[in-house]
Amino acid sequence: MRSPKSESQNVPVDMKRKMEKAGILFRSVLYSRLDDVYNSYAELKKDGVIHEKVFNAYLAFFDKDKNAKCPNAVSLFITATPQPQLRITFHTGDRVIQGIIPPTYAQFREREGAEPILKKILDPLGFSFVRGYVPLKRMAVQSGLAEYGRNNLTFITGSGSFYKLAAYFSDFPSVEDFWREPVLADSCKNCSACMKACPTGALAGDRFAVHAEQCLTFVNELTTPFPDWVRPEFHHCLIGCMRCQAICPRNKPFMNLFDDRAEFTIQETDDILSGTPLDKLSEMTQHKLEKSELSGESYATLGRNLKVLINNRAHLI
Ligand code: B12
Ligand code: SF4
Ligand code: SF4
Repeated sequence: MRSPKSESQNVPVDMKRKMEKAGILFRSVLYSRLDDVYNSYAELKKDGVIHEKVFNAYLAFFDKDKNAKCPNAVSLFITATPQPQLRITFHTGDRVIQGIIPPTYAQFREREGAEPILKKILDPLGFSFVRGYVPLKRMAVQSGLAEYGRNNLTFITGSGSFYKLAAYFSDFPSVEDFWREPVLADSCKNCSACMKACPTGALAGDRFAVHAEQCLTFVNELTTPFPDWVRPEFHHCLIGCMRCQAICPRNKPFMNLFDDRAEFTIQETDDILSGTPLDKLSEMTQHKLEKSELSGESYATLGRNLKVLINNRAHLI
């Protein structure tokens, strides 16, 4: 039995309070706010700001047809869950490499994320929610949860840019629905450190939006060979890139927080470097990869990316 609308009105505030207690920032807006965001994307695509290759690889899959996932959706919840860098240790014959995986690659742990909280609140009221794939940064900024940085990432107080965003569609009828135009953080107004630190020129300064097709992350997340303009010394992570976050003064308090996930022996490292298929690795190696968030799609690029780090002599201890 669903609770009447009048009883639902305090629920978004209660959700926010419970999420914040768990360290998660939370906003609730009308589902129809998504139209505003998709319209801005359509314009950027028309103007060529969104590159076709990037659109086809990531943006073409955004949830646009609400009937497909949550036909009665009227609300959209946005969450920001803090996440540190992951650190994975690899032993080779003569050295030890500490490979970094930037924040947001880790999946949510079942018990830690926002979902158990939403379930506990919405189930007894007779409402449901489902995870949605939507443009998260713009939703987070316009709902007041975060602000854009010049590096094109979003920032929140207390975590810098080290957090994972997520969105949920729901039939729950009551939301706070704060909404504003996209804003640039005050801290960026007299700073351009991230632009200078970007190794590839993806933050070129000719426009606000990153040239995503030139971003190192775009290049090393794909299995296709590195283009010639990508110099090996650009790479410094097992996947992705930390340069425009590591240099940012707002991230300074979080730079030395690491989640050490696993340590691979010489034999295990050799197996990875030689491109052994995932299912042919020992059970222990597969388990360690899973713990390191590297057993999914990221395994396809791991051997190649790790080889570059070893050749670069990056993160040696
Ligand atoms: C596609 C994608 C990528 C692509 C393309 C990046 C891009 N900016 O388009 C690639 C592979 C390159 C990439 C790289 C990275 N990504 Co990424 N990516 C995504 C994804 C799936 C969609 C992003 C998107 O919508 N892009 C389209 C562009 C047009 O949107 P936008 O950047 O918000 O652009 C808006 C602004 O430019 C604004 N705007 C335009 N003009 C102006 C002017 C002013 C003054 C202002 C304020 C705003 C403004 O309007 C634009 C459109 O709305 C999201 C997850 C999701 N579901 O949203 C993660 C996501 C954005 N990525 C994330 C991360 C962490 C990264 C990396 C740091 C990865 C890494 N560590 O290696 C890099 C950072 C690159 C960078 N500097 O931006 C996080 C960001 C978390 C955060 N704190 O903000 C997200 C949200 C994933 C997550 N679940 O948390 N990513
Ligand atoms: S490095 Fe400076 S300009 Fe770039 S996001 Fe951080 S504060 Fe903003
Ligand atoms: S993630 Fe790296 S390559 Fe991409 S914009 Fe930031 S510094 Fe440049």
